[in-house]
Amino acid sequence: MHLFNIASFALLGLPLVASSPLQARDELQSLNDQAVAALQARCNTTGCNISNARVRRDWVAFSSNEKTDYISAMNCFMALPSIADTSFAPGARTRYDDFVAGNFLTWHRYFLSSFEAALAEECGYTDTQPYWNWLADHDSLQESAYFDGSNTSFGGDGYFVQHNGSLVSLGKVHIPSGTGGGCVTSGPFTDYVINLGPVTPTMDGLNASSSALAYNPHCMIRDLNSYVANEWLTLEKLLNITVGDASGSIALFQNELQGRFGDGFLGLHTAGHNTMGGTSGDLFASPVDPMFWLHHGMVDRVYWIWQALHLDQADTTAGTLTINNSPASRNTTVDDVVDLSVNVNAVPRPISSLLDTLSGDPFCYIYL
Ligand SMILES: *[C@@H]1O[C@H](CO)[C@@H](O)[C@H](O)[C@H]1NC(C)=O
Ligand SMILES: *[C@@H]1O[C@H](CO)[C@@H](O)[C@H](O)[C@H]1NC(C)=O
Ligand SMILES: *[C@@H]1O[C@H](CO)[C@@H](O)[C@H](O)[C@H]1NC(C)=O
Ligand SMILES: *[C@@H]1O[C@H](CO)[C@@H](O)[C@H](O)[C@H]1NC(C)=O
Ligand SMILES: *[C@@H]1O[C@H](CO)[C@@H](O)[C@H](O)[C@H]1NC(C)=O
Ligand SMILES: *[C@@H]1O[C@H](CO)[C@@H](O)[C@H](O)[C@H]1NC(C)=O
Ligand SMILES: *[C@@H]1O[C@H](CO)[C@@H](O)[C@H](O)[C@H]1NC(C)=O
Ligand SMILES: [Cu+2]
Repeated sequence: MHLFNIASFALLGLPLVASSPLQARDELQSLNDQAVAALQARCNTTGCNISNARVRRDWVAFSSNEKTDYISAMNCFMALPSIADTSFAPGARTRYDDFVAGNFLTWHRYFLSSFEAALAEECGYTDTQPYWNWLADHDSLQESAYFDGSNTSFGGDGYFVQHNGSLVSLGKVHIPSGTGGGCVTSGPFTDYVINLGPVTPTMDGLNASSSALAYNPHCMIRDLNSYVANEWLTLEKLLNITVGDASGSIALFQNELQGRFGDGFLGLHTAGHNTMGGTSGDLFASPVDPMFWLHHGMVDRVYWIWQALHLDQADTTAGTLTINNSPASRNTTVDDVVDLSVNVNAVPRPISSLLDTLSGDPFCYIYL
């Protein structure tokens, strides 16, 4: 049995880990505009610059044809045999575990770009990686362009399964059940069989697989959750990390974005996973849901905005080499190497080369 490529991505050392909606979107767009303006001054007539950089956009801004191109490439990629299955030794995981915490931001930046490149190289996708706007559709997730179940969405909600919600943030936060809980039954990924995981499921009723690498075919589960979106995916929290109290250093920004788990504070990153719930609520196995890439597109967009608005700190890092610094480890440095391993056509690179999306090597992109 071949593992799907997307499942190989999935287990590649994942981290363990009051305004109107329209106004919220405008304020976020204004931050994005400020980020672009801050980067205007940087010119390079022979290489990457803000005028020739590739532009990543909201899924909502894609035309139907563009959406179909992305979804077709995703389906193509899911059908490719894994290039990693023979070397998928259980022990290999720990090698990555050392990286994902401290390098959360640059690790995911590189992971996402490698995925974008793989869709291009292996499935002929020519456009850029879309993102999910967290501030949109809180009370109508099921009707949104991302989750409306049409063939240009990432599938609808799961069918309804009675359950008692999810325990997240080290068990400190209880999230009431959403509107789904079962398999996704509409949209382009209904026949999609997930071979690996669950690894660390948070939803009541979901059981972890016997081991992270065991063959355990199951469907993709969603439990769309407006409560989490309204409570945690807010403009207030987004402003806090980009221009507010938590924007003053990379350490504050990163913690507040990821979540202060000991404080029972989800953070926008964790909240996004739990707004989708089910398979996506399982941080280790979440890349098997195609929305993972749009969610992390938004994580990277917010990081890019923070960097552009804090250019004097854009090349700093925070955190240690281990999740929640457990076991205790040294601080990350920009010389530490991000290694995405054999699964991805990506060479190991120092963090220092992954900080600037306009360096030209390897990145040349912005967000709009
Ligand atoms: C960006 O690069 C293009 C060539 O690709 C060049 O024509 C343009 O002047 C450059 N702009 C800036 C602001 O450096
Ligand atoms: C301009 O781009 C070229 C090609 O990517 C690169 O070698 C050079 O370092 C860049 N210059 C600046 C000032 O960033
Ligand atoms: C999606 O549905 C529309 C209308 O039914 C159809 O024209 C289009 O070809 C479908 N796209 C895909 C990718 O199936
Ligand atoms: C939910 O919790 C209630 C009370 O603790 C319990 O009676 C019920 O069986 C639980 N339901 C599920 C699906 O676990
Ligand atoms: C999880 O395990 C419990 C206890 O063995 C079982 O009753 C339940 O059906 C399992 N849930 C799923 C989704 O397989
Ligand atoms: C903003 O971030 C700071 C620093 O982490 C935190 O103490 C505060 O509670 C946050 N404010 C909001 C509204 O989330
Ligand atoms: C590690 O980082 C923390 C927080 O940024 C800082 O307080 C501490 O001094 C650093 N430790 C070392 C050994 O540099
Ligand atoms: Cu994530």
